[in-house]
Amino acid sequence: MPQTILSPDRPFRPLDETQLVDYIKSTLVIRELIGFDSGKGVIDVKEVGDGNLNFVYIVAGPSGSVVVKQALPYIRCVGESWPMSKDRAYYEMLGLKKQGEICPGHVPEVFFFDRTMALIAMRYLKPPHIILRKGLIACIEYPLLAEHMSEFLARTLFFTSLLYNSTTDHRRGVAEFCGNVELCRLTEQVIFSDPYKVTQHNRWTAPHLDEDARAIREDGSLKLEIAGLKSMFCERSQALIHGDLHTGSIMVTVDSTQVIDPEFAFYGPMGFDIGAFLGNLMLAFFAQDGHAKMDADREQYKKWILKMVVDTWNLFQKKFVSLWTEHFGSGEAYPPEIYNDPKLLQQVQSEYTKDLLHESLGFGAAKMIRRIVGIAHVEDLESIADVSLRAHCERRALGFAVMLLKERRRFRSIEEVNDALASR
Ligand code: ADP
Ligand code: SR1
Ligand code: MG
Repeated sequence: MPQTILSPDRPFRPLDETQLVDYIKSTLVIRELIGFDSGKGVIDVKEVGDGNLNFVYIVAGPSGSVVVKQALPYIRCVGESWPMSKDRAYYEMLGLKKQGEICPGHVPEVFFFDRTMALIAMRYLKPPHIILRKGLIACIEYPLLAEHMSEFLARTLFFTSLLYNSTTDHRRGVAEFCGNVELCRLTEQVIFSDPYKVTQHNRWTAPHLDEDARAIREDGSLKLEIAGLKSMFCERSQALIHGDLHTGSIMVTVDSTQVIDPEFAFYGPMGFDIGAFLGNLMLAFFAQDGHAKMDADREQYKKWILKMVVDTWNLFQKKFVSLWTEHFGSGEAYPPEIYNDPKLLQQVQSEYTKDLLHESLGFGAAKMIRRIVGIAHVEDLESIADVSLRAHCERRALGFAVMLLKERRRFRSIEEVNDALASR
């Protein structure tokens, strides 16, 4: 556990760069991390937050740097008109800690947490680490990405599920995260409801996509599918999920992959995390034509993105099933007295992963749709300066996502999804 404090004597206050320097001067753990000895040296603070919700600072001292993240009681990209519990920082700390224990190579360590101030100090992921989404826009290949992300997904999902844990431990885990209500409600609203109705928060590239957005709001069979996924999101405590695993929550170099920002963590459906990653890769795929016109041809790079989709799922499936076989009997989901026949176990595993693929495709598609006609868009598409070209990319992505959400059960393998993408 990182050093965790409650500071009732110092009530919550939002910190700006100057106030953060004073806060650090009075906080021994952070002072030691950056080598600041009172009276000597300087503390340099820079706000770098480009996410939707919080404030993130790089804090540099005489002999080290850390990242300090503070949650304010509202959503940053909207403003004070949309209040949001600042206790999300607590769930982010808890998520980083749990996922870091299970997958230490792919999660930054938390050094310090102040619950009153909703403030986390964590490892600074130094350059050349960049946000994966930015790497995908810049056409950079990451040779270990699928290997690392499949490892992160297989380990964090398996080791927090009932396949590995006893009912007692599993329910304890569920209870630990069940207070993350406001962030779950936010997801319920912006992913599973808003894109399917008229609301002030929705936006899209207008007027180009006016008809496409209307068609989504009037598509009964699409609403039926999204209702099923929403119900699964709300009601299925399958494993501890990150809850916001898009390509902006991953920092990379060619040999390192780090998952940040699990403030939406709770016990939910595994496919929500897998789908978030795959759906965001698909968005990056559809955005490439918008960038190709600005620089070189991107056909090779599109193939690489599709390979990441295929490799991530296939490697995930292999690793997840092999963890399950290795630890068979440890969790209470499938008692060995009933499932000790290897052939039967294989059938169970194959059914489980088939359903998981379909659920992941459904959630991935839902996430693509919300990024085009909902409140929070993605830089992959937003950075395409030519509006008509952007609308063209968005329409293709939207068309694919709508098809995938409705027809996901007909795909028997990720290769078939790949073929459907490649033929678009
Ligand atoms: P939000 O919760 O607002 O989405 P993020 O956790 O996504 O915030 O962080 C916003 C940005 O801050 C990231 O895009 C990244 O550039 C930077 N950042 C966050 N955590 C770290 C870290 N541990 N090391 C380096 N940069 C980080
Ligand atoms: C107001 S919606 C903001 C979005 O940003 C976060 O990263 C989550 O994806 C959330 O849905
Ligand atoms: Mg973020």
